[in-house]
Amino acid sequence: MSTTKKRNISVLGPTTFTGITVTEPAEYAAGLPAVKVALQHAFKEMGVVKSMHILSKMNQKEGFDCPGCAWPDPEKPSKLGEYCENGAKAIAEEATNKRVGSSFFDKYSVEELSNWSDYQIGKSGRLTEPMILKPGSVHYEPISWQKAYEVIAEELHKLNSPDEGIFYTSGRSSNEAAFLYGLFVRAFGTNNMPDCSNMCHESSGVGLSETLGIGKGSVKLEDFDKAEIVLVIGQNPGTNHPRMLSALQKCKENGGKVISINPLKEAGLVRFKNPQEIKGILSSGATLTDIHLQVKINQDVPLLKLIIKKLAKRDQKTGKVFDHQFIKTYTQGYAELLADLEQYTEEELLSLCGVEEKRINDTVELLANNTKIIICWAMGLTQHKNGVDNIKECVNLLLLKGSLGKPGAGTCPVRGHSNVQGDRTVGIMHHVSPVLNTAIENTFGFTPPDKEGLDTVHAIEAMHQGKAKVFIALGGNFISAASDTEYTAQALQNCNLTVAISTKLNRSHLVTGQTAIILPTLGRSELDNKKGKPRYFTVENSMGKVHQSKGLLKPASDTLKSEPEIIGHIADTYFKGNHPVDFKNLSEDYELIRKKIKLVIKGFDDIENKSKGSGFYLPNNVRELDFSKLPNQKAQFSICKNPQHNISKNEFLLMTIRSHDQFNTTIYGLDDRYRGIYNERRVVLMNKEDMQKHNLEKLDIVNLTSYYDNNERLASSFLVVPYDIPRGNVASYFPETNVLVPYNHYADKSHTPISKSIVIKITKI
Ligand SMILES: Nc1nc2c(c(=O)[nH]1)N[C@H]1C(S)=C(S)[C@@H](COP(=O)(O)OP(=O)(O)OC[C@H]3O[C@@H](n4cnc5c(=O)[nH]c(N)nc54)[C@H](O)[C@@H]3O)O[C@H]1N2
Ligand SMILES: Nc1nc2c(c(=O)[nH]1)N[C@H]1C(S)=C(S)[C@@H](COP(=O)(O)OP(=O)(O)OC[C@H]3O[C@@H](n4cnc5c(=O)[nH]c(N)nc54)[C@H](O)[C@@H]3O)O[C@H]1N2
Ligand SMILES: [Mo]
Repeated sequence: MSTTKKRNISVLGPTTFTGITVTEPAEYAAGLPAVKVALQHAFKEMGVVKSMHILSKMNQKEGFDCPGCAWPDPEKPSKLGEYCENGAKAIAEEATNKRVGSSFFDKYSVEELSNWSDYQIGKSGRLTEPMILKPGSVHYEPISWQKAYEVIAEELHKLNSPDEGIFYTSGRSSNEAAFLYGLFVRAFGTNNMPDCSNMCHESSGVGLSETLGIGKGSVKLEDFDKAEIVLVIGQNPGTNHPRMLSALQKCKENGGKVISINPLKEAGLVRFKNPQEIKGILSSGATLTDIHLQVKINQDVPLLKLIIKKLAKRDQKTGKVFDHQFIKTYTQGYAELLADLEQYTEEELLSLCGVEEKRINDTVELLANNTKIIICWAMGLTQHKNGVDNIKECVNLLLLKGSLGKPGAGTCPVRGHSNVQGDRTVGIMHHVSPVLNTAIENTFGFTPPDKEGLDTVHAIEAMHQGKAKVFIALGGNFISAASDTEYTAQALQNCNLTVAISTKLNRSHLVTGQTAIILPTLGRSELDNKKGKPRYFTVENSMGKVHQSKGLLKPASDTLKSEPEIIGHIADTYFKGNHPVDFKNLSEDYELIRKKIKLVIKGFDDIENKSKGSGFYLPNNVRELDFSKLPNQKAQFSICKNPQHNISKNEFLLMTIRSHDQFNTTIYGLDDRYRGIYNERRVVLMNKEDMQKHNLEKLDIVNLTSYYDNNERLASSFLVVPYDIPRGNVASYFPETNVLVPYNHYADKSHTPISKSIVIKITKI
């Protein structure tokens, strides 16, 4: 029996420092510095001419959709360009002139590359040809497309059951690619389709579905023009959704107010200089946040309860604070909600959330007197044990105020990846949907599996236990994005085969199964020609609008294939052409895929025409105030418990957040400009008084450890940075701190890892 030599891979990469500078946090977001930094990144990666050409086409009606976040495009794009600093960085990263081909892999072994930082790995450039890492080998070598498909098909055939395969999706794939992938995985025979959403907005999906009957938000972009109040909770739009600041600015210009709820006073929420307007660049900018509630990490439920309690008290007197007509007509559970609030005192809620009472009273005053309220949120609410309840408590507030299904009001979960919502709509999910399965069966003539599949955390566990042996990823960087890095590495390394369909090199190409394959694919900025004719695909933005996206750049290499081509060919090779679904034809012909999407997924009729220009909205029952699918055909109030944390005196609650210079695991640069941290990522942001109490000084070097279920996890070498953050709370960047997140601790019901509330100890070294 032959045993293959184990590769000596550094799972975590280097823990060395890069040369920190700390300044005061920025006083405003965007403005000229944003334009300057955007262009610097673009010019460095793409050169001047290509940069100017491509940036002018981003998010325009005939151009391509930004590969960054999922914030929608306005009807009238700005003449100065409809992109933001971080969109420019995203495109620079994809359209870089640097290349990773076979000579690169000849030169560097995977062992050597694994000692590079994620930043260095990502900056290597675009992948240009299919590569294979054979068992025992430490160098990738070229492989033909056909041979690669055959190796994959062979490994899939070897599995004892289709449930030994895991098919991950990140959120950048088009609707067409995702639909075809979902079809293949179901035809293969499993629902093991974990996706990045499991680590992201899954708590929103669950919370919203259970209360309002749809896992998506209800607002449209124009609602921001009409809103009287926008609450931004657990979200950092200045960095992660910069174009949202223009929407907030418009809301303010029309007399609206912005309230932010966040342990940090994020620069983007304080003041904004709109780089898409000359006056924005030249003036001192617009104040965005009217009231900032500096909540303690994961104490949003107590804070919202306190706000609701105070509103209820006022309503008892006047009967005019809540929308009683709305509550009576559309909701269920109002009396129970009010009765439940009785068990809490205002004092205990106030002490739990840690917010100054005057600010809460000001917030209550605003909420009492207005009805057009939008609540926006992101990872600050979803990535906690009670992530689903966080969302439900927000829905409670909106239902009480009747702030749904009318202009200027509603739910706004702000999505992450640019097509994460679309991927779900067209069938990427581990849950079984009988409606979808019936539609697939009627359209394609095969019966999809009806056994629940594995989500991200359970897929990791299955691979770790040897119950799953082939891992295929449509995009993303699983090892760095997932929790518990060392455990997840072991899980991936237990696999016989790991396959990555990717644009750029990342750590997941180095922490692999015995055999690993890289299949390089087109980015969305690139021309996707078939027989000399450019093809387009469709995406869905954060507000449920579907539109076209068409690349225009010369592809990074002639060898690249589009995602649908790769998926279709894997499927065709696996089935040897012997399946009711004509994968071969579908892989070549996106029009044909769209015809099938129309038959299977509701709301896509006439997609070819309607997706032109700014696109079309998918059906949304909340906009219509149709709650017919919910118990008693009513929207549901929920009773949420306060979160429970056992934190001893020498422990802290850690939130793992994004710097201003990264897109998830893609590290654009080493600066977090708005927070005043330059040239370093290994930092931990701490309250000054906590530092004093623990005898820590600025830039002391510390280790971070978490301790769950008798397992100690260590993230070594971080620099202490004093910061305006609540006592007992600390913040640090992901993915460096993912090693601390226990894989088996996640949100109830949604299974989203607890990446924003990890109990840790901090030790000086
Ligand atoms: N440039 C850029 N754009 C991105 C991304 C990126 O990495 N870079 N990522 C994309 C993706 S996939 C996503 S999901 C989104 C992520 O967008 P965000 O959710 O904005 O990203 P995070 O950095 O995780 O920020 C979470 C915010 O929540 C706050 N927070 C943390 N814990 C709590 C809490 O308990 N309560 C409250 N109220 N606030 C809390 C943090 O202080 C921080 O401001 O952005 C998308 N857009
Ligand atoms: N501790 C902690 N962990 C987190 C989070 C957190 O806040 N804290 N956030 C979580 C969230 S919200 C998310 S969404 C996940 C992100 O998880 P992922 O989506 O898995 O990670 P990304 O870093 O976005 O993936 C980047 C890689 O995608 C590939 N790629 C880029 N564009 C394309 C494309 O067009 N096609 C294909 N095929 N590949 C492409 C490139 O190779 C790139 O290296 O991470 C989660 N992990
Ligand atoms: Mo995300």
